[in-house]
Amino acid sequence: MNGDTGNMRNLTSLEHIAGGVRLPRYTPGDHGVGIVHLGIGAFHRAHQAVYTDDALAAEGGDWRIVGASLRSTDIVDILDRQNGFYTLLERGPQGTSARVVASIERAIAASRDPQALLTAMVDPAIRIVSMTVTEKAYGIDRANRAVDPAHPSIAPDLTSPRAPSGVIGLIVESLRQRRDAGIAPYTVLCCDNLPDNGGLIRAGALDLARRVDPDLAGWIEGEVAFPATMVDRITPASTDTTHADAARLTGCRDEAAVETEPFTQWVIEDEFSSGRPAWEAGGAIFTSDVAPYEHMKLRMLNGSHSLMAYAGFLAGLKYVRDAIAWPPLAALVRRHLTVAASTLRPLEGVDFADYAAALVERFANPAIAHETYQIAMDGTEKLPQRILLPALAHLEEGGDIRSFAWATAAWMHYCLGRNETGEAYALRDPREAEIAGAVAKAGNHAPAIAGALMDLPVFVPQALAASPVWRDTVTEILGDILERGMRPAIEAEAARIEAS
Ligand code: CS2
Repeated sequence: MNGDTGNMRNLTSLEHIAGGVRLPRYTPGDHGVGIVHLGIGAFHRAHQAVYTDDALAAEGGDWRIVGASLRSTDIVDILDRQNGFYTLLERGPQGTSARVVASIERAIAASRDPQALLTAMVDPAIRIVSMTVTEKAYGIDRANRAVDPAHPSIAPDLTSPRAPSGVIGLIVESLRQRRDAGIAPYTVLCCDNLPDNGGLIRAGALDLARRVDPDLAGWIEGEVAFPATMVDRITPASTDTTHADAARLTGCRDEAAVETEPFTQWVIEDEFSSGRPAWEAGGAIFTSDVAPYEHMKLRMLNGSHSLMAYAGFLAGLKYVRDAIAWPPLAALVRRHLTVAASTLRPLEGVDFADYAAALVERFANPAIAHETYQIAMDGTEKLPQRILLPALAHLEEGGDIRSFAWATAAWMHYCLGRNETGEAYALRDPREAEIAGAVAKAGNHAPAIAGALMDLPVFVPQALAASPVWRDTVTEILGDILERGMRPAIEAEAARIEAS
């Protein structure tokens, strides 16, 4: 915390907040809880919790949120100290605005008190269990749509299903207790950037249930809704600057403050078994088919993000705004957006060229400091849906896969764990050890590195890995990046795009 906030009061109530800050337009204490949310990181606080705040103001209802953190205890202690209140900073080119959000009623640290979380999930008042726990937390094998029995968040729950600690185990056990007590199930709402997120979590929950209690699997199959969602709001990790700006604008010290961009989008499959808040009040779109939105967002926004993350990080560009401000890398991003859009089926009411132009503007937001290194995290969990599956779709249509190969080769360079000035960095990938082992054997030889990473089990879709065009293109680009260095390689690629 900055020293100048030392004498300030903490943000514990809605009084004493400086003028000009938007306050909740409802009385928080008048509303009971209806949602348990797993994963109360910055993204949840900048996205779903804000839509819920809008819904409470518009239509009321008992829809406040019990927030749970599965691992960290810090955010839970901070939110509880602040009665769940926190500041949302929206940063745009025109300046920063502040709003206090009150939709979180209380928070639970599952690592400290696992029983409290289970009790909340079984509470009949809870009608939705939503989650943002990141791609790697589920332990579902996406190819087989089954749980991975060896995954650290699945293995313990298979052995002790009554005392779960993983997301899928918690869902299955709390649903079992609800069924046994005659309590209607809640709706499971996954808000992570996974393809067909609702269907995938449903498949994982059914598979785990089958292994521990086959009757329960039948009940879940028949009774529980798992709507799919597409979530979007660029939200960098909070920093000291976030906290200092929140304090300056609100006049209160707030360690749970988050900062985000003005843009926000939430597309939700309208399939809720026990009601839902009026999230449309915050602009949520309800539809019967989320997939086209999800493909657009994962392939265009997240795919370009990953390209900028690996290429930008190794080119010494700290933030996404720096990456998009450098014309050669911007040229690669623009090409990527066009190629990614060409893999999509048409979406009524959306012009992909307009969407791409809006993305470039969002990436360039000068007020958002989104680190390329933050986005580079967990590549093996992100690349399949962002880069590899659209690459395969494009290849099958006879398209040019070079842009996808470029992003993949940039990731491969990143996997070497050392930047071009020789400095080592942590990969921050759940398969970090496996990656390090694979590249260690490959030495500095592009074909060997590309081969080893391409052949990591359950990563590159088989039909793509088997394509000589794909393998050769990735290998050639990686060789070029290693030989020239990232910046000159990006410049050469931009010149090639220009010439084509
Ligand atoms: C980013 C996303 O960190 C990442 O991998 O690509 O978190 C991205 O900022 C969000 O999906 C935007 O909605």
